Amino acid sequence: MLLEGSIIEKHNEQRLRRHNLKLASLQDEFPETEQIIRQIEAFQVAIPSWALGTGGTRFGRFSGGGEPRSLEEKMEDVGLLHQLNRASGAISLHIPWDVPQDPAAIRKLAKEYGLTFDAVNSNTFQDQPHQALSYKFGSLQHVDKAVRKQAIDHNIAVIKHGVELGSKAITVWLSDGSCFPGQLNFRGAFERTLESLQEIYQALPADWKVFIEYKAFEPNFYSMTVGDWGQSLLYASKLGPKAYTLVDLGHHLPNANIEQIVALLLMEGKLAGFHFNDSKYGDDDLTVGSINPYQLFLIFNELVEGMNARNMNHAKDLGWMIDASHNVKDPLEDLMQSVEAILIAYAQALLIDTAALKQAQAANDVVRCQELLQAAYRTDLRPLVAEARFRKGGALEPLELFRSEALRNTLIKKRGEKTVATGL
Ligand code: LRH
Ligand code: MN
Ligand code: MN
Repeated sequence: MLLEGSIIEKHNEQRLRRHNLKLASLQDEFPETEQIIRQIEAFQVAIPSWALGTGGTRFGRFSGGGEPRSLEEKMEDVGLLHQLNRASGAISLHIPWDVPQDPAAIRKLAKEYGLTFDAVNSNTFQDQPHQALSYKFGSLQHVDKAVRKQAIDHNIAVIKHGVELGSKAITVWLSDGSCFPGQLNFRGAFERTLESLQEIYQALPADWKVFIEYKAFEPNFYSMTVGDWGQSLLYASKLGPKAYTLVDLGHHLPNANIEQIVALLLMEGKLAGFHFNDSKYGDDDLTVGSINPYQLFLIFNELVEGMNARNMNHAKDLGWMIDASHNVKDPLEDLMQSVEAILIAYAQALLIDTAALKQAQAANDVVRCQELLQAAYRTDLRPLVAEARFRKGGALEPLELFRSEALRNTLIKKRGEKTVATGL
C-alpha cells in the first residue's frame, strides 16, 4: 500500500521550519552532527515478519484489525514502514510461518518496496500439522536420531528458501532443554545439538552465516541447551568461522550486563547481531527502549567503540533486527517506536567524546567517565534522526503521519477487522 509521495512531502513541508530550528541548534553545538546524520542514513533495521500482527499471550489475543494475512501483506506493511522511516528496508522471515510459494514473485515485490531479506529463522519449537515426529522433548538435542534428522532437514530447507530470496544468514533458536532435574544428560544434549548443528553448518552456502540465538529460559524452565552466551559461543567456536552468537536482549536473566557480553563477543569476532526488544521481567518482547533506554544506549556505546576498534562497517557487518511483539499497541506504530529508539541510541553513542572517555578511564576518573556518557545520553538527538529520514525521502514524524492519514483504517478496510497474522 505504498503512500503517494506527495502526502509525505506535504507532511514534511508543514513541519520543516520547526525541524530546521531544532537541527540548527544541534549543528551549532556539535561539529560532528553531519557525520552522525550520514551514519544514521546508512543504518537499516530488519523487521520480523512475526511482529506485524498482535502477538497475544497464552491468556488471550486481541486483534487490532487489518493484520497481514500472507507473506505478501507482511511485506506490504514493512514496505509502508520503510516508506515512512526509510530505516526498515529489510524483513526477517520465519519458516514455516512465511513459506514463499513463488520466490520470483516475492523477490519482485521486495524490489518494489525497496526491501531485502535479512536472516531467515527456522522453527523447531512447535509441531506443525503434518509433521511426522514431535519436538515435545527437543529437536536438535533429541535422544531419537530420527527427530534430530527431521529438525536438521527443516533447517536445511529454511536455508534453501533463504537462498531463493537472497538472504545471507539463518538464525537458529532452539527451545531445547529440560523442565526438571534429571530429565536430561547435559553433556549428551550438548553433544547431540552440536552434531546436528554441524550438519546444518555443512549445508550453508559459502557466503552464508549461521546465528546461534541463546535464551535463559522458556519454554524449558530447568535447563536450556543454548541457555546463555557462553554456550552459544561454545557452539559457534566449535562450528567454525561462519557461526556467530546472536543476542536477543530479552533472553537474559534479570540484571545481566548485556553491554559487557556484547563487548566481549565483538572482541572475539563472534557477535552475529541482535534481536532488539525491551523487557522488565523476562522475554517480554516489549517495544525497544520502552523500559530501559539507557541500557540500549550503553550497548550501542560498546558497539560503536568495538566496531571502530575492529574497523567494521556499522551498517553492514552485524545483523540488526527487531524481535518485539505487542499485545496492546498497533503493531506498525510499535515498530516505528522501536526503530526510532534504536536510531536514537545509535546517534547518542556516536556523540560520545571517545577520546575524552579514554583519557578519563586511564586516569581512573570515574566521575568524569559517567559525566561523558551521560552528556551524550541526555542530549536530545531526535532532530538528527528526523533529518536522516527526511534526506532519504521519509516523513519527519512517521507516527504522526500514520495516524493523521488513518493508515490503520485503510488496512482494516482492505483486509478486514478480524484478522490473524500467521506467526506468533
Ligand atoms: C524466542 C525468540 C526467537 C524466535 C522468536 C519468535 O523467544 O526470541 O528469536 O525465533 O522468539
Ligand atoms: Mn529472538
Ligand atoms: Mn524471544
